Amino acid sequence: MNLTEKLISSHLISGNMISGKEIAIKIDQTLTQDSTGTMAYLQFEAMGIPRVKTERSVAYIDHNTLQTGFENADDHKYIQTVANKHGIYFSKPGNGICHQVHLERFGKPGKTLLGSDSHTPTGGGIGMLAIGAGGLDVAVAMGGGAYYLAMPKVCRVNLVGSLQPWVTAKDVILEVLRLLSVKGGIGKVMEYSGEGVKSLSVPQRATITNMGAELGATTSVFPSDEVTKAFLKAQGREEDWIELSADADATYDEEITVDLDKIVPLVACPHSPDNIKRVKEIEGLSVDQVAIGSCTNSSYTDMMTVAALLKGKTVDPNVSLVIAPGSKQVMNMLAANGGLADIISAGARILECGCGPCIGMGQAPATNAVSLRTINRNFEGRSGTKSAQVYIVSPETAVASALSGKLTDPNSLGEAPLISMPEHFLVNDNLIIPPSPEGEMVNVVRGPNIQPFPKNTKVPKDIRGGALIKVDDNITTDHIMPSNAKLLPYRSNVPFLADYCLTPCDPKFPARAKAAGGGFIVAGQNYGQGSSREHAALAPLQLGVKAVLAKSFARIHMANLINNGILPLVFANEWDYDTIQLGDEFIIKYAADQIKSAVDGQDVIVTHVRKGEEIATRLNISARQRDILLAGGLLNYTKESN
Ligand code: MIC
Ligand code: SF4
Repeated sequence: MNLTEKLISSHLISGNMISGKEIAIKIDQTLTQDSTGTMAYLQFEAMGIPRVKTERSVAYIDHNTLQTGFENADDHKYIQTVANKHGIYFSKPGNGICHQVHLERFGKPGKTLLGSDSHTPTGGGIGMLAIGAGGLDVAVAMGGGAYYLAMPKVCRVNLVGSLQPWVTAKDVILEVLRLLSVKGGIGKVMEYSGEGVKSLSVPQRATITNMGAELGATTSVFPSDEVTKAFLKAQGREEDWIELSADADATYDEEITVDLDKIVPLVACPHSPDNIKRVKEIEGLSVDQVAIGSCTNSSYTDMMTVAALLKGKTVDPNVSLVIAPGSKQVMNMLAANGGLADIISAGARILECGCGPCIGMGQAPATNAVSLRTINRNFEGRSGTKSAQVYIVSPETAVASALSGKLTDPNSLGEAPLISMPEHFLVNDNLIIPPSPEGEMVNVVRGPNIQPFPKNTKVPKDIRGGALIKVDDNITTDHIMPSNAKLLPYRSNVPFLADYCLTPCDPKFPARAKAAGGGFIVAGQNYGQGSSREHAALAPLQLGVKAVLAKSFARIHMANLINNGILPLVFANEWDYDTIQLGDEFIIKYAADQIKSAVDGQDVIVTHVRKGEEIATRLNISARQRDILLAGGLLNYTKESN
């Protein structure tokens, strides 16, 4: 077996490991963060289960820590109290980004982790099967329910050679994105192996698995070896280590080879993580802002490299350099060993340990500004400034450019610093609060920002509605439900958020949807790529959206639509997309019967009223998903089945 098959088979609850077929796996650990967590816990509460049934569940506060108004602090209070009541560890604001902290303090090779954040695959860096999902799926897993997914194909990424100086893990994953694109990982697990693996540290591996999300992959995974053992030992957790790798005669569905020796510093240009160029190709581009951090590049070794490169130098007068270390552990160690002083002396601005600029929480660039970031997503407008040009680079390229004021290949800095992994990380978990052993005594505190979330109803006889919007390929969840400093405080207030749904594509969409009493969304390929935010399904539900007609869907978003009872219909013939105009009326006659027979491969017929024609569509769903859709969503389905 390959490593992915080993991890899945040791957790398999139902189904056969045949790619594309639905399987159910047991979940050992869960994580949530504040911007998806409120909804996940409201849903968990609605299930009426007193205490989580996982081995470890952790609630992190990392996305919105600005507290510009009471809303945000209310969310934190709600999550802290609900976690305390139901047996969930609580990582306080300031303790760091969920993926970084989870890797440091909780992740275990061989375990499954389900997280309400698309970058949960970071845990694949230490040999976990770590998957991102919508909040409701995570709530079900916390309650001891299985996680259902289509058995992925396994793509072996054979790493040969070793990295040249100044070339980093970030460049490796940018190279994979160049080769495969943002759709290249859909339906697959990217399994890294080959002689190149041993030369990569755990933080480097985690950078690579983290950005597997940008390939659309179900997850990515590295073996657990001596390097993993040394990392866990340095975290004081050697007992959590087990050895894991693929069998020597393992087979794979696909294979690519990446020659580490040949990779050079790369950059993802606006506005997609797969828009890759060599740094050298566009070197000299004038830079306004540099942001270093985010869950993909905020480890201790990343930050120490940054400190070493900044030592004794000064940031260019026209550049604002902002740095957010990934966790309190990282920040604490930098403070203790002088690295932080080198960073501050050079003129960098230090931010709290959290997501910060990555999700548009502050540090929005100036109009038309060029911003270099070590983040994983450079979707248009995500930085908080629509006209900003965001480029994704490694920390090394980021520092070289912050010093020169221009995009700069780090090779120009001379000899690369050698930063070794510490033998002991500074372990101090005083910002992690264990849950109360007597949960029944704990009161959950709910501020006025915690509003009820919309719930769907059973499928009606006929589904009718107009085309409320028609969008292109690769629409991200940042388009569907934008996140920025203004909107993030309202993640527990779906009625408020709905007024911003799809507004980056068409500002009139929410008003049109409300006036029409709901309808259909028409979309191209890979609809809903990016974040796991369930709000990208809840806000359309609030506006009465009944179905999305698309050429194809991204995995997590499609699951979120189904969980909320919205039909994800795929055009059987892509040219039908071209025949649709805004406002066209559709009818799905005998909807429930059609949904039932879709599981057996029958087309769902959508009548295109203006053209008097029938559009054939497919519902690529399992029998369980059929029942969820018929019930009007997972919560109704769960209630019906109990
Ligand atoms: C992201 O990077 O887009 C986020 C913000 O972390 C999201 C979660 C969210 O929308 O709250 C993700 O990746 O799932
Ligand atoms: Fe936070 Fe950015 Fe990572 Fe999402 S991608 S978890 S916003 S740091």
